[in-house]
Amino acid sequence: MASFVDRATIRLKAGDGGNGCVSFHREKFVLNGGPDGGDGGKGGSIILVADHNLHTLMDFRYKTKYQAGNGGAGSSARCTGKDGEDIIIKVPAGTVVREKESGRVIADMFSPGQTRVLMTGGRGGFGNARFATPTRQAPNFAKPGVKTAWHEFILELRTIADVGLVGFPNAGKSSLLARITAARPKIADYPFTTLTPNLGIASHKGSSFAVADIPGLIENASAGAGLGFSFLRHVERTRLLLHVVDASGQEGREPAEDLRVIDGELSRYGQLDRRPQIVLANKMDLPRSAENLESLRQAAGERTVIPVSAATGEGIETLLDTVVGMLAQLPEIQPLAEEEGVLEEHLTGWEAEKVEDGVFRVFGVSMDSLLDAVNFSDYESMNWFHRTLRASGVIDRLRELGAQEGDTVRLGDTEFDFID
Ligand SMILES: Nc1nc2c(ncn2[C@@H]2O[C@H](COP(=O)(O)OP(=O)(O)OP(=O)(O)O)[C@@H](O)[C@H]2O)c(=O)[nH]1
Ligand SMILES: [Mg+2]
Repeated sequence: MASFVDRATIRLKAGDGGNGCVSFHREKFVLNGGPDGGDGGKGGSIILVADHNLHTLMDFRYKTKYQAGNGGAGSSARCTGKDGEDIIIKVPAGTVVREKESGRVIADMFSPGQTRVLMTGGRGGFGNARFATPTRQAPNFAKPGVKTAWHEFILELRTIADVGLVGFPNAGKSSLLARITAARPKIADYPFTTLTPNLGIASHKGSSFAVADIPGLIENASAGAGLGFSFLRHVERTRLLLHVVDASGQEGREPAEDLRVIDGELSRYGQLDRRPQIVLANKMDLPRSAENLESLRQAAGERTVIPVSAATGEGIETLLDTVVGMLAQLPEIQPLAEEEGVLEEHLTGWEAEKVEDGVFRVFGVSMDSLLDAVNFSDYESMNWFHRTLRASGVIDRLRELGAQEGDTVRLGDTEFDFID
């Protein structure tokens, strides 16, 4: 049980592209063979898969760095280098992936079986065979492969279920889960028996729905009391909450007051109090429950109150009918919106400086890979290059440093005119 982990930070790197090769064909009796250097292989990608057998992010506590294989270098006789090996990382369904630096949602691994290429490997560089033209028969150069950078991501498990059970410790949440599903959670007569979320599937009259049971909440859970309220993350992606109250009022408790306290904690956790909700007056088999029912109904306001007993099964049929009926009316949960193209044209790790009057320099890892990726003899490619520089703030930064139309900008070995 101690092995539940629902947040992790990992570092990932796609494979570098292999370098292109400079080589000339050699054969007996053939004097000057043509260029035959092959292209570099593509770097391996990082691929995520949502696996329905996984329920925690435990694995990432032990292994936090993953690196896909680099592409091999090209070789003579136009041989392309070997592609780097992909890395496939399995995560539980419901894992949300955010880029650490920006906090942006890169992927929501919402449904079991879903795959997602998180980072693409670098392109291999062209070998010199590619650069032969009628006027340049012996190109003595090739292109390096695109080099990739390390990126940090935050993984966060946000369980997806139709129904979530919430309430005070000892109210009987786990007992109800055991009653309506095949799950066998720990149940005991002391608070905080449940320490990590439990999931089960309930089937009723041809419908089935997933139920999540979480640790109990207490007053000021939002301020960290008890186990705190971070477990509410695991009922955040549900369509309906079952608010379980111990109606018997054991140990001097007041059921209506219990209901109000949990309502307060739910509202403090990003408006979970607005989620459709059924109030379950549990433990109706106990003597004082019946007399507490009226005040509980009043405190529940417009919510439906269903008297039940996880112990005897009383009211469970009505509960299941009501849940199935309500779920049929409620919209499906939607995955989070993913922000597109974040890793493709979002250059970080560059700097710009003024070298002397009228001369500026831009450098850094991302500039190196940008230069490797652009083909300067291609109009489209040049356009993309300019767009990327602009989108990444390079042009603005140069202007800030005082660059004027026609000044020189150095990027790697190449010089450009500054065009605003
Ligand atoms: N008499 C009676 N006892 C019940 C009923 N439901 C649960 N209990 C008992 O209440 C105690 C607490 O039940 P749990 O299901 O562990 O309660 P929980 O809400 O999951 O508690 P936490 O996991 O601590 O939040 C256990 O001793 C159960 O046997 C019921 O309907 N009637
Ligand atoms: Mg429990």
